[in-house]
Amino acid sequence: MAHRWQNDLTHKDITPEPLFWNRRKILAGLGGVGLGAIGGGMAQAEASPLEPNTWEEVTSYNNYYEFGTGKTDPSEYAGQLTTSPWSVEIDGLVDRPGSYGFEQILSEMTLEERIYRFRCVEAWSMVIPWQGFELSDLLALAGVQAGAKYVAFETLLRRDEMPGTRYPVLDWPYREGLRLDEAMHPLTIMATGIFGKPLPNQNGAPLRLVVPWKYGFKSIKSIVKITLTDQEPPTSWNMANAREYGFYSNVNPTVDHPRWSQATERRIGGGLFARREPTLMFNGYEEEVASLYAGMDLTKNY
Ligand SMILES: Nc1nc2c(c(=O)[nH]1)N[C@H]1C(S)=C(S)[C@@H](COP(=O)(O)O)O[C@H]1N2
Ligand SMILES: [Mo]
Repeated sequence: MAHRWQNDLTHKDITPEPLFWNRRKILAGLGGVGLGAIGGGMAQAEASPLEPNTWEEVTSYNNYYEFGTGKTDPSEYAGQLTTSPWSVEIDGLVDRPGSYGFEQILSEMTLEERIYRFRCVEAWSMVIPWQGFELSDLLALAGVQAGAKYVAFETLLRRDEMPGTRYPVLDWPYREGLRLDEAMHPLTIMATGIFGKPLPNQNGAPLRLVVPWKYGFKSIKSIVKITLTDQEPPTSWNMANAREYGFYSNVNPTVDHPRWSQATERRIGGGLFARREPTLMFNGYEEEVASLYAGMDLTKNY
């Protein structure tokens, strides 16, 4: 077994990490220095720590339309999905195209834990402790060629295990895409676990994308195919409704969805009287990713 996660981690063991900070940065930037020793810029971050949601919240309120469109459908029906053996086909503009087994991938990657804010386009949010590796490390395994400009992703389509695919809600298989620079950004991870445990099926087992500065639907689950291409790839939600769902789908409180405001969000699990919170530009990761979109009109490239 190549798994490097700790299976005995519980919610209590997970230290809430300040906004904008992930473990790699803490390790790289701080060495042995305690968090209390950091001045200035940390003060504001410390005031708004990313306190994770509970296991129960993260695994029972989901979107995974292959199992139905209701929030509890995935936890109810995704258990029947066979996730082992699993392999990912990597093709297109790569030096080493082919089928990469999940265990083989894990054995080549260094798993890290990162706690990220996760914001759905429907204006709810959660904070989730993920385990995974950087997508760029996986792409390096396959060897990205110079002409590649985009990365396309596809979810498994196995109709007999996915009751929701009987309905034409989306054009199956579920498809997503990123521009290559977005895919190579260190915040973009392939997640293989939550809370120190392997991903539950409803969260996209055995491996799914997490792009923390984008709306949740970009974070495609149960990936079986990755294609490097020079064309912007078609994506499921954009095909379903291009006016409502653009290719970029960056979290942006100043650009409303045609049918609702994107300015605030409701934190799942916040309780009956929880206030809606203001949504942050790029979901709070503006400092890290704004430069990717320099000069772009984000009202047009939504
Ligand atoms: N294959 C697939 N991936 C998917 C979806 C889906 O329906 N099918 N839903 C997306 C949406 S809309 C959201 S908000 C997130 C939800 O992830 P979570 O259930 O782990 O919180 O998964 C995304 N990835
Ligand atoms: Mo979503």
